[in-house]
Amino acid sequence: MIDNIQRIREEARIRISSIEDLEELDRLRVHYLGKKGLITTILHQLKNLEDEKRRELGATINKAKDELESEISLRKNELRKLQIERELEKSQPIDVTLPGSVPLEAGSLHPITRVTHQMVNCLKRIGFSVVSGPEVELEYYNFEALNTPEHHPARDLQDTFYINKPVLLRSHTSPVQIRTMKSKQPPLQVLAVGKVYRSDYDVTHTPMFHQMEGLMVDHDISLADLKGLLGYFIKNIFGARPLRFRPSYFPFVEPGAEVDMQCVLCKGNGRECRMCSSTGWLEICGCGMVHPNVFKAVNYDPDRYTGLAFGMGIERIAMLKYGIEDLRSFFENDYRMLEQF
Ligand code: 2NM
Repeated sequence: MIDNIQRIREEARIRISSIEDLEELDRLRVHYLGKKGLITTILHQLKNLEDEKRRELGATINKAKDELESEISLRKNELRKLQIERELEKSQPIDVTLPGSVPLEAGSLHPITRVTHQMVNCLKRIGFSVVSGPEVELEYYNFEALNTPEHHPARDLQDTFYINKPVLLRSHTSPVQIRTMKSKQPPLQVLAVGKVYRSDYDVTHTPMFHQMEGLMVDHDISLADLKGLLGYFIKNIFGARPLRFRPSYFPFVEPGAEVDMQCVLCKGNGRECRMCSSTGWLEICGCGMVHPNVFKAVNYDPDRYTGLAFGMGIERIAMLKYGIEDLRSFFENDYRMLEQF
């Protein structure tokens, strides 16, 4: 019986190595190792033998079976590889440098980016240039230098994202103006544009939004310059509309004001208007004359220089311009919304 097994083993080894076809190899596997295969049949016959003989032969046959299995699977891998190589030889080589057959869809600018460009370009035409600074700021640049005292509500943990006091996420772009004034002497005409962060979330507030702030410092800049400049700006963005300057408080300016524009939807009559909450007016921006304490913080002489400053939320301008009702839709990245721009 041992001789018989050795013979089967030898014969199988030779046949496996000379086979050139995967299907043929599988037929060979069934011939030896299938349910009614030669090896399987011999294994079944063992149960008629006595214990000792069975153990001895069983070990030999099982070893032969394992070896055959691994020889077959090795050959199978070799043949698969050969098959792939033959197919590759038959086919045309691929030119990976050819242009694709499906045209690429052109993307479009995010509405916030579009409005930002428009606002910045409008002000570049009258001499402003864009400055930038870090989004992770120090309390000093974000509050202290801006005449914002320790106990001002804006400094509260509830309103500002602190990383680790005194490090925080800037809550407005004004710290960029402070950094600019500290490194440059007047005359100065700059725009600080970018992301700002506040701990707020509802229909009209998101924890991150965009701001644009302007600053102009020189000898005898006046409130008249501020009014003229914002009139020009709003005319450029929304078209000619009546404006009003309403006194308001910002720690870093004196006097300070908010600028309202007559409502574009109800034309100022205010009857049941959802856009202006029936007031007839839309808040556009905050502004004022730079506070002497701010100039002192950046080593400008408040007796020699005056400055105008204004700031606005870019999302709000974009909502009014395009009639977008929910601020959150800017950040949901829904193509049905974005494709319209
Ligand atoms: C606003 C409103 C009023 C402002 C002031 C300054 C600085 F740095 F010059 F003091 N930058 N921006 C300012 C003034 C910003 O945003 C609503």
